[in-house]
Amino acid sequence: MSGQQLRFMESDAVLVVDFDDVVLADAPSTSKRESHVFSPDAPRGILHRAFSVFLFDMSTSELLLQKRASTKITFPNVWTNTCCSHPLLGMDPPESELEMDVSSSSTTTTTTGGEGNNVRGVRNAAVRKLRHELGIHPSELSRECGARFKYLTRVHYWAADTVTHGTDSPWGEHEIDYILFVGVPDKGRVTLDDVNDDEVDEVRWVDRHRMREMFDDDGLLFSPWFRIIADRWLMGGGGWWDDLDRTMNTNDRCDHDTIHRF
Ligand code: DMA
Ligand code: MN
Repeated sequence: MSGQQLRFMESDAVLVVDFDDVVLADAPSTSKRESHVFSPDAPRGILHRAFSVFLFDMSTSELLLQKRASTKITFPNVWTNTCCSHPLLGMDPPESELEMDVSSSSTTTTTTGGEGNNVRGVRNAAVRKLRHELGIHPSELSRECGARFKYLTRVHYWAADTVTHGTDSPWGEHEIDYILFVGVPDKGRVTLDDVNDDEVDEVRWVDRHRMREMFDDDGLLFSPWFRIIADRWLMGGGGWWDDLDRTMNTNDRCDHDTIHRF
């Protein structure tokens, strides 16, 4: 693990939420370390808010994967979706990653081409981390450059990091994870020549066929949250990747009413 990753364990103020994803009024945040340690007192750590970005090349329907760096403290060396992290308190402005503008009904927001629910805080955090981890400049994710964001739904899951730390792992995840699809017109529009090697070991654009081959390869490891989302919505039913244009251009798949629990 690296010094920078250890510092983030203390400095990142993740948002503590209840089972309904409401930020706790009396204790809205805690350190990344405290929330991610699985101990006898807190066997599933502390439930917090997270996001998972899936970045697609809309011309080829390819998805950008990353292999987490060996220096990551939680879940190193595993393949996963484009970028994952947490909205934080104390950014600039301090509550910018808390902002929400969501409608409680997914059906009334079904308009072709609409943006759907705008989870601004999560989106701000996603733009921050896509730059930090992958070196993608925010301008490359702007509407002017043809990029689109689509918040789909929330997943509540917990997982001990047994992949790399064994069954006595002190680390794990317990999150309500916002799934965010991002589409760019073609992959040439995102620059990946400044990937942060303290975060990411490797990046790879894959189509669904290549993704299936990777899942079938016993030699590769995957993050638990990526497996959950892939099994439920990407590779299995749901058609989110199969019919990417519909996923990105309608609100048919957007659902802020349900927190899917695994
Ligand atoms: C945490 O990701 C979020 C999810 C959905 C697992 P992470 O460990 O990559 O966070 P960070 O990049 O902030 O260390
Ligand atoms: Mn987490």
